[in-house]
Amino acid sequence: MKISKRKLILTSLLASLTHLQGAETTNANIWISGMKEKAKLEVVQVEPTMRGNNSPFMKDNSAHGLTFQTKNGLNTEWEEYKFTFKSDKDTVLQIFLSGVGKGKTNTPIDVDGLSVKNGQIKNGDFEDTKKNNGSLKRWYSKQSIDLKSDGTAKSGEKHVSIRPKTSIGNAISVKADQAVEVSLFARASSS
Ligand SMILES: [Ca+2]
Repeated sequence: MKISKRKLILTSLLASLTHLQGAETTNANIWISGMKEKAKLEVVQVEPTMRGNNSPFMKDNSAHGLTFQTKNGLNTEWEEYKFTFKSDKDTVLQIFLSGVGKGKTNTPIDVDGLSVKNGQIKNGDFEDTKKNNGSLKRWYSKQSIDLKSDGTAKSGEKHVSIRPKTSIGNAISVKADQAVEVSLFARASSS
């Protein structure tokens, strides 16, 4: 009786450890840059499932960049993530999406339905490929962009899959001192 109880505790402890590790494997990273026009950016609000701050890697220019990251690892089901920021001037900012893996993970992240309130992004739903040889309009990357239409999109018919160590970029137009809300759906890719 004693042994089985101990075993049970050990098993559940191991299970929760494994769960924690699993949960921390892949997160979504969103970098917003106002470097081009030296816009000063500020975090207004982040949901508890995310963290957000001025981008430390930009060092002396960190006032011109914001990094938002999901905290608890992406699920294989779509989940919505939201954050709010502001710029000190009317401008066009760059937004970059990527995945961050911890440990040995090599999971791509899927993103869909990116929308912006109090600002503007074009083709945030990853649907528009017209007159662009089947490639996504507005989005750019140093690598080719994996556009999927496998029937599992969160909205519309298409979503993107972002491989580890790659990122995709677009532009967001914003107005000075307006709280801009960005929301997107993300999941850990299962393919
Ligand atoms: Ca879509």
